[in-house]
Amino acid sequence: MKQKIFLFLALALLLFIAGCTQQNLSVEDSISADENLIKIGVSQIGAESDWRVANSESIKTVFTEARGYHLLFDDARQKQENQITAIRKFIQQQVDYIVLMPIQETGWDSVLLEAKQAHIPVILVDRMIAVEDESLYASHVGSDFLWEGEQAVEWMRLKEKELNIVQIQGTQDSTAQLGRTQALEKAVEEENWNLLVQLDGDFTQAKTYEVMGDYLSQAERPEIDIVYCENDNEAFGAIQALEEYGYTCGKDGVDVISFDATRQGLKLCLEGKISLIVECQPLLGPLVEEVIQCLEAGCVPERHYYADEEVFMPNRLTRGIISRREY
Ligand code: GZL
Repeated sequence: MKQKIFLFLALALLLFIAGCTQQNLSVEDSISADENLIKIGVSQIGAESDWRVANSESIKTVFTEARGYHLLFDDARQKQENQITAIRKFIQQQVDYIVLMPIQETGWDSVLLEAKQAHIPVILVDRMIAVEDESLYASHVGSDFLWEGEQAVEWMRLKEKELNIVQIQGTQDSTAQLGRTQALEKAVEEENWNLLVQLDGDFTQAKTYEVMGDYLSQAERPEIDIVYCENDNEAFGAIQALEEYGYTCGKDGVDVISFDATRQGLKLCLEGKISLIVECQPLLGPLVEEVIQCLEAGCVPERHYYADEEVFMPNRLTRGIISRREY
């Protein structure tokens, strides 16, 4: 009997040691797996627009564990202070790279100096920042927003008339707002157009519907020729308000101009309600990966990587083109 108890205890001990070893292996494996993965902290602005949602999706699709990355993704819910908090957390977590979609151009010097002192390269995506020390970021991947605005005003010049314009601006101090506004204001000056009002739509449909409705509710108001919306979601809100006040949107009424070229925006363009959309490319994940792989290989990336973008008008669109779009 004693022999059987001894054998049972010996077997139990062996199983226990095997189990611990397996558990240690699995822990060691996960640590070694983490060590082999490139840790990336991403500070995203939020989800204010269809464009932003597509931009986030592009990042999450590229930076997966299967592709060699450990992604820490933070949604700042449209607040710079939340982005700054996220960056400090990434530094504590000793990520290998920080990817920042800056909500506005100013206010980054201090926190990016902390990242630099922690030897963590920062890659800017989408918008730019205004900093004294340009070494605070390794590279920028995004769009040339002044170019985008220039495409829109070139189309407006073709109308060859003194235009009355309502402008719906994007998030104040964001590079997208600054560039698209600069192009319009320059053309207004050169062409002697009338910029009736500049409203803040904050890149959202709801805010634009509200501010456009307030403007249209004013008793006395000049005729409107153009509503210059700084993204598609603003165009959706502006069209909703304009139609509620009896306006026709399109070539026989008010020309609505927009930026982004999301699938929904292009559908309204095909219908003729949006007269012109300048594309703004959100699918920037692959370009960001190109920068990170360049840094991993010890090379120096370009300072700026600009996405290829095009201009859409109703007569250049078909349902097929829209259905093949990725966002
Ligand atoms: C542009 C991006 C803008 C989009 C908006 O690159 O910053 O922010 O045009 C988004 O849709 O909200």
